[in-house]
Amino acid sequence: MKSILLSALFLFAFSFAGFSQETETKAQETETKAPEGEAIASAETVTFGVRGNCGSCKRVIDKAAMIDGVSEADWDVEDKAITVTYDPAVASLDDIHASIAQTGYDTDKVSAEKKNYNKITGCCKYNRKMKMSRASDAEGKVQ
Ligand SMILES: [Cu+2]
Repeated sequence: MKSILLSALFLFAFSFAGFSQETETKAQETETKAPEGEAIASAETVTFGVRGNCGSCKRVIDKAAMIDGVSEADWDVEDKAITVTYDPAVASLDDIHASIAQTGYDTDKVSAEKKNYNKITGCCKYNRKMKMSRASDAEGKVQ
């Protein structure tokens, strides 16, 4: 009798644990699926030129580009260009350019104000005549 009770208790505990796990995964699925579908429907991806020198510049540039409505930002040190994925209903391209320029980095649309450029220190102080968007250039990567 004792063993029957024990096994019944065990079974109950086991099935309860399984049940709660199942509901947890279901909740997670619906959570991640809904916004993803929305993003695909309205997202736009563009690439534009941004000046900079290195990985430290990249961290600043990528972070600056991630304003509300931007889901992805990836600056390429070789190409001197950034690729951003954003929702045009939330973020404007002009605002993304402005946000990057605010940190002292020139974009092909907005030049950084001198006072902001002057805040950049060390090896990150890039040449302001540097060519941007090099990958899209017909001649390839030029210095
Ligand atoms: Cu740098």
